[in-house]
Formats: sequence, structure tokens, C-alpha cells
Amino acid sequence: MQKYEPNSKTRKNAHIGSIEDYKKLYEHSINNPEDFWAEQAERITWFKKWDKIWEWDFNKANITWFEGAKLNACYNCVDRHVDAGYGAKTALIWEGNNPDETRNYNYNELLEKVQLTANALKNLGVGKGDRVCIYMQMIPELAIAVLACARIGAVHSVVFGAFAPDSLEARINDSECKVLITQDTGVRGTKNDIPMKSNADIAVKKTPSIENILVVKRTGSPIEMVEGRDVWWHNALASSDAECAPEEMDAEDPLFILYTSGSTGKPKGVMHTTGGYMVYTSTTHHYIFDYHPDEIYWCTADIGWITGHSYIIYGPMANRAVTMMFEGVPNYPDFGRFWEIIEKHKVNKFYTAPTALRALMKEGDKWPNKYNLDSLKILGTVGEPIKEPEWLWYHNIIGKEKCPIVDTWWQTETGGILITPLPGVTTTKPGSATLPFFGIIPELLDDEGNVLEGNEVEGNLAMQRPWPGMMRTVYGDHQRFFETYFEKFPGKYFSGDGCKRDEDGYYWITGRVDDVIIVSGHNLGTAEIEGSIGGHPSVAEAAVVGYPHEIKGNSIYAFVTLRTGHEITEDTRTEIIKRVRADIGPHASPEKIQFTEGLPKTRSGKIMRRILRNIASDNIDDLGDISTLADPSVVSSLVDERI
Ligand code: 7RM
Repeated sequence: MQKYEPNSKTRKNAHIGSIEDYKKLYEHSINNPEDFWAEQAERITWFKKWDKIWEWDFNKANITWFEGAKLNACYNCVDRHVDAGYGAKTALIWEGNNPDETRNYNYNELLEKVQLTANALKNLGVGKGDRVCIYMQMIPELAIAVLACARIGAVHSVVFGAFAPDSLEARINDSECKVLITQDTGVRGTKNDIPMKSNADIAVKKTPSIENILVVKRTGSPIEMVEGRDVWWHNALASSDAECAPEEMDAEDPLFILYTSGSTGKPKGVMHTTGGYMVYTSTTHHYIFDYHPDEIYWCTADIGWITGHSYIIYGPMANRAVTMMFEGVPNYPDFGRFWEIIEKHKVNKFYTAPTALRALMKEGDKWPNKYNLDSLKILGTVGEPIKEPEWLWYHNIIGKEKCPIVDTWWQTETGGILITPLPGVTTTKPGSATLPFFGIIPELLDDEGNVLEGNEVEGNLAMQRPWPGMMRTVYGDHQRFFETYFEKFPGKYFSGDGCKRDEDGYYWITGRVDDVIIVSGHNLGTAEIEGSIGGHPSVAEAAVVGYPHEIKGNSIYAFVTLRTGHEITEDTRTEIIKRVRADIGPHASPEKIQFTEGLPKTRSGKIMRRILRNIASDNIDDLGDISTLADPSVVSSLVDERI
């Protein structure tokens, strides 16, 4: 396989410009972790320094960083840059769904808006520790709302704007949010009236904790406003005071909750705290995107996901970056949109998902070739394994062979990037996330938990020690935090991913080893989808697996058994799809549904998903061992009737 060395220009300007320097700092970070993280923590402005760098016990899932320290995340992202004289510098560039819509906020303007919003929240009775749910599309007010919560010490819970009312309701109730922030309707691609407020109205019928809904006017479409409960954002800001001092938060005070799908039906409220998260996101953003002042940095993720939290808002803004936010989609008005935006704003650092690259690559080189992409210096990917074809396309057609690609592996739970190349350092191999970031000790374990030493091994990916950005608990359920991440391999953090280490010690993520399917970079729990399908009155049982899809990475294949006496009709199929879209969201709807008389189960009643995965992927020659099935005969009809 061909390897790609960082070019000399990147090396020369990079914060770290050689593998020797990386190794030196890596070894320092491993041998003297407390010194290393104390040094990195200097990026953050603390109101009070810590008493202790770290304390941890993976056997109890207890982790603290910078205990005793005081800081405010919003102050670090906004105020201190104004105080340092950079108020007139651009903080946020917003590119609307329609190409003629752009808004810029400098740090002065951002500070002004954030303070007004923070006071508007206070006027609604929101205080330190209260939870605020944010359900919006990618408009600037979303970033402002997040920062305003951080400013007053309210814990934000951003719910991705494509989620259906039921999912929103479950997330609000789990953390008992007091206020919901949304917008009238949303604009995305050809959709110009996404019913945000009316979805919110449906959700809050069953969320007793919500006292008020704050509504941003994005489109002006008519919506219902409930007297005494619903407040227009612009009115609330107009009657707010201009000044709002940032709350002094403990390093271990919660900053936000973000829900992620698990292998049981109920989503997990991943909780991140303040000090460690800020140190980790700013440090990783600095080194991995090799960020230098005034560079234009664009991460295309949605703020509804962790990538948007860590690498649109907190990391870049702590580093005083010019960070971009995009409301639209890569194929609207046409397949050149990303490249048009890069030319228009002279983007230097570009971070996107393999699924987007696959979709764009398929449309041919003519789209990127229409635009001047010379401003690009570094390209990043995240969310799923990137395969060689799209890696090469990214490298050759987008980066013109001069931009290092950082394939960054991490998770909602990790808060920031753990395995990644550094642009001025790492010789890359297409498809490998390469080497650990500073302070990170990845381990590959066999199923019994034995550490696989040396190179050319494959196993379960775990971390030997904590890092400052890792999650601290599952909101309201510390036992679940322990069981999900620390129980299977005692004393380690288990990621749920499989991984191999090659002859050069490079890491290659092989995908999830649990019941999570990643579709277009979105984590979906099989249990959640099965629960939704199972809610259909004709359905007796459903099992859902992923199968490879050329654009989405994986697509969803549902095996469904109907109740006796219920007939398979085209309506059943469409109703099932409708139900999943309504319960979870369109991104979770099954691409294929196979009705079957029975599912392959062990004698203890566990569905053997491995067999279903093989059938769904058309790997029927080697289904694996089927001898432990209660009734092996179901397999042949499943194979014959596969779609
Ligand atoms: C940041 C994010 C996490 C899961 C993770 C992996 C997969 C993420 C990569 C990747 C291969 C990568 N958070 N994943 N990055 N697989 N190479 N560079 O995506 O919580 O939504 O998903 O995504 O399976 O466990 S996430």
C-alpha cells in the first residue's frame, strides 16, 4: 500500500513538524501525565487553578480532572479574546442553506448576543445546574444558545434537529429540561419548512419539566405560540440586560449532556464536564488541525452531534479560531456546494465525514474542478472508517496532493479525538487513523480481556487510562456508565469498536463490535429501531442489522416476523417505515425489510445477529457456525428470501 508523507511546507509551519518531536512529546505525556496536562491546561484561562490534576478508578467508573479549579467555558470561548484585543476579529461565519445567505459575527458581536441570550434564559428562571434542551437546525442562534447556557452554568442538551417528537420527548424527560429552545421552521436542502416548533409542541405535551419554549424566527412561517409558555427569542433578547457575568464553574461541573444510541432501547445521556473537556478539545484542535491564527476552519458536522460540540464550538473557539457553520447540505443547490463554499470563504482547514465524500465522489470530479480550492491546507475525516477510494479522491481531487488528511477516530463518549495523524508528522496510509494522540494508550484486547501485545494483532479497542475530555457518567445512571464501558474489561475503558494494529503499529478501526449501526456517520442502536418496528400492531418480532452501503457506509436491513393471521401487504411495509421515521427520524428508516416466519435464535432465545448480518450483506457462503441455533432450519428460508 502506498504511504503519504506530510509535505515539507506543512512540516515547516506545523506546531509539531517531525515524528521525533511527536515521539518526544508523546513519551512525556505518557511518562509524566500530570506535568503534560498541566502544561496543556495553560491554554485555558482559569479563575482558580486546580488542587489535583487527575484522580481515577476505572473499577468504579470514577474520573476527575483538575479538581478544585474554577473556570467558565463561554468565557474561554468568547470574553477572553475580546479582553485580549481581538473583539473585531471574525469568530463565526455562518453560511445559510441558500448560497446568497451569509452572516459573520466578530467576537464583540458574539459576546453581545451571548450575554443577551444568557440573561433571557435567566429571566425564564434558568440557573446554574438547570438543564436546557436545544432542538434546532444549523443557525447561528444554536451556537449562541449553547454558549449562553455555558455562561450561566446551565447544562445544555442539544437534540439533533432531524429527530422526531418522540425522541425529543424521551431526551427532554430523561434529563428533566426546564426550557426548550427551538425555531419556527427550518431550511435544509430542498426542504424549506421543516416543522421544528410544531414537533416541539407535540413533544412537550408529555414533558412536564418544560416551563418555557424560546423560539427563534428563522423562516417566518406561521406557528402556534402558547400564551405564557412560548417566548420569541427576539422579544426575549430585546428585553434583556446587556451584561451577564460568566458563572464561576467547578472543573467537574457538568457542561452538557448529549444523547447517544446504546445497545438497549433507551438512549444514554453522555455527560461531559467543564475543565477537562475544555483542555482536551482545545489541545486536540490546536495540534490535529494545526490551527494558526486567522485561518478559516470549517467542520461540516451538525452541532446536534459531538463533532459539532467539540470541533465547531468549544475547541476552535477556545483557540480563537474563525469557525464556520453551514445550514445546508452537500448537494444543494448542486453537488458543488461544499467546494463553492470553500472557494467563497477561502477555507484553510476542512473537516467532514466519509459518507459525504462518497456521495460527492460519485458525482464526478467536475464539481470540485469548477472551484478554486487552493486555500485548503489540511483535510479531516470523522465518523466511520474511510475506505481507500474516497481517501484517494479526497487527497487527489480535493487536496491536490498537497493537503495532509487527518483521519480522526473518537466517540461521543471520548469528547475529543484519541487516534489520529498529526498533519506535520504522520506518514498516512489510506484508511488508518494511524497513531494515538498525546496521553492516550490504546490497547487491543481479546474477548477474554488479554492484552494483545506487539504489532499485527486485532481485537477490542480499549484505553488504559483516562484523558481529560472523556465522559464522566451517563446522566442519572452511573451504573449504566460502569456497565457499558468498564465492566467487560475490568480496569479499562472499552470503546465498543474492533481494531487492528498493523506492522508499523498503526491503528485500523474495523467497526462496531456491539449492536450499534453507523449509518451516514449517525450512531443508531438496533434495539431502538427494533422497538419502533415492534410497535406496529401486526409485528410479532423484528431484528435489525447493518449491511454495507456504498454511500451511507451502512444501511439498515430489518427482518420482521408478523403475528399469526396478519398478512404481508405493501401497506405493512410502508407503515413500518413511516413508524420508524416518526419514532426516531428519517435517518433510521430501514432500506430493506424482509418478512420471515422465524428468526435465528439460540436456545436461550438470543437472536444471532451474525447470521442475519451475513445474509443482509449477501455473504451466504460462510454464514458461520449455526449449530447452536434452536432451529437451524430457519436459515435456509432466510437465505432464499433475502432481498
Ligand atoms: C466522533 C463520532 C463513534 C463511532 C466510533 C466508531 C466510529 C468515528 C471514526 C470511526 C473509523 C474513524 N462520535 N468512528 N470516527 N470509525 N474511523 N475515524 O463519530 O459517537 O457519533 O460515533 O464512530 O465506530 O465508535 S460518535
